[in-house]
Amino acid sequence: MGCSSSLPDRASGRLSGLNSENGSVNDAKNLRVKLVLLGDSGVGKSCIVLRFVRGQFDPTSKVTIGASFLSQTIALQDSTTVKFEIWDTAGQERYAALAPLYYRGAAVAVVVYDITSPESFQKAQYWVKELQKHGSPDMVMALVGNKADLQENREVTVQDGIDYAEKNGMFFIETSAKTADNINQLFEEIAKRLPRPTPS
Ligand SMILES: Nc1nc2c(ncn2[C@@H]2O[C@H](COP(=O)(O)OP(=O)(O)OP(=O)(O)O)[C@@H](O)[C@H]2O)c(=O)[nH]1
Ligand SMILES: [Mg+2]
Repeated sequence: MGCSSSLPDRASGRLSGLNSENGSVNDAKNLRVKLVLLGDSGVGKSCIVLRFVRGQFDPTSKVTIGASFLSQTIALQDSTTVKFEIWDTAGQERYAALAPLYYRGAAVAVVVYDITSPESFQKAQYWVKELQKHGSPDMVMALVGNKADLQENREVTVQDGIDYAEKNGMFFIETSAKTADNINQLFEEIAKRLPRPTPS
């Protein structure tokens, strides 16, 4: 069971009128970035994306097959807009070999684990190492502990997440796709950390 995020690209543009029609805008005020989500199956990657793009949580939809694509544009306080082109990868082991297709050339990687699952935290560390070896060197990386609403089942401490992220130069946040806690903040914090093109 999972949150299907196989939504058409027209799901983008929550802030209508902000997207470039040809998608080529990438000046200092209008950024367009490729973002990839990685992590074990079932940690909630698709639910995070669905929450961010549609404001919904759908526990009845399916696990991701291969990968799915969505986009969403946000406006920052300084009136910069950031269009996220999001590749939501499939966490099942059989799709692991496809991951480089999606993280190659990505400006941002969001590595997700489930705070109730130490195995998923181990898997997140595997993905971080893979990205360090094969991703773009200037990639913005976020470590996300999802399902923060399940405090009573927590098996990965907040400090474990903070420590690992700090050691690896990553931004860290705990989220809940179910309650929407910290979902928008995750993407806003990523947007703030993006390198800005220098004005010509
Ligand atoms: N309690 C709780 N459950 C969640 C949360 N996010 C996702 N889930 C549940 O976890 C299950 C898996 O979520 P998905 O988003 O499909 O997981 P995924 O990481 O995309 O999995 P793959 O597509 O197989 O890689 C769903 O059935 C949700 O019900 C959350 O924040 N809190
Ligand atoms: Mg999925």
